Amino acid sequence: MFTERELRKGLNTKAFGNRVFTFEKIDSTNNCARALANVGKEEGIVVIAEEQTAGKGRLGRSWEANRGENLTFSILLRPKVSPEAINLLPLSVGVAIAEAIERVTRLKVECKWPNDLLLNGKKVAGILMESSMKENTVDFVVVGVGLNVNQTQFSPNLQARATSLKLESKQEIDRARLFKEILASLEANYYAGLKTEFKSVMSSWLRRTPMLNKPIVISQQGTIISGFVRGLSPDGGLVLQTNGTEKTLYAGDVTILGDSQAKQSLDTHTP
Ligand code: BT5
Repeated sequence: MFTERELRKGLNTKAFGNRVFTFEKIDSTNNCARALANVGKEEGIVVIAEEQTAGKGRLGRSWEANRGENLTFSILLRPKVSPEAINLLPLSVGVAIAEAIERVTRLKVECKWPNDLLLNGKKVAGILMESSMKENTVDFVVVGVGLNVNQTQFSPNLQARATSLKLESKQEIDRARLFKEILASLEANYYAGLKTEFKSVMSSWLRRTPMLNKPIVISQQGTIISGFVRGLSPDGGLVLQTNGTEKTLYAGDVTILGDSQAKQSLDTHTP
C-alpha cells in the first residue's frame, strides 16, 4: 500500500500534495475529500486509495478499478474564479494528466469532452468534478481522478471500451512516480489557468481532442442529439453544429462516430 512518505518523497510542488491522506480501502476518495473540505481543509490536499468500494462516475455511475493496480485519488481546490469558469477546470485537469502520462510513458493521450482521456480510442481515465458554492462564489471543488495504470483485465462490459497504461505501453508503470508527475503537472496547469479563468487551457485541449469537426452522437438523459463538433464555448460547453444551427451543450455522453456510422446517421447534417 502507498504511504504518504513514499508519495511525497521528491514531490516537486508548492501546495498540491502537501498533505496526502492514504487509504487501503475507502468508499470514494471524492466523498472523503468533500468531507475534509467541509471542515475547512486547505487547497491542495489529496486523498488516495488503493481500493474504492463505491467509486463514482457522473450521474450515479460507478468507477471500477482493481485494488492496488491503478491511481484513484481526489484533490481539493479552492479556486478564486467565477462559478462559470469552473466548467473549464476538468479540461485543465485532463490536459495536465495527459502531459504527465506522456512524460512517463511516451504514449499519445487524447481528450474527449467532457471528462475522459483516451488511448487509441479507449478510455484510460475519467475525471469527476464536484463543486460547492457559497453566496454565488466558489467555495471548493473536489477533482477526482480514476486512471487505469497497471490493470490488464476489465469486466466484460468495459473490455471493449477501457484500456490502461500497461496494456498500451506493454510496461509495468511505477505508480508513485506517475502520481508525482501528475501532481506537479496539475499544479502548474492550475496556477497558469487561474490567471485566465482557465480559458488558456482551451487551445491545448482542442489540440488533443479527436472530436473536432467529427460527427458525434450525444446522449443527455434520454435525449439523443447528433451533429458535428465545432469547438468549445468560452465557458467549456461543446459547440455542435446540428441541422444548420449551432448549439452549445453542457452535459452528456458522447460517442464519436466512425465513417460508416456517420454516413447513416448524419446524412442530413452535412456541413
Ligand atoms: C467518470 O465518470 O469517468 C469519472 C470517474 C472518476 C473516478 C474517480 S476515482 C477517484 C475519485 N473518487 C470517486 O469516487 N470517483 C473519482 P463517467 O464519465 O460517468 O464514466 C463512468 C463510466 O465509465 C461507467 O459507467 C463505465 O461505463 C466506465 N468506466 C467505469 N470504470 C472504468 C474504468 N476503470 N476504465 C474505463 N471506463 C470505466
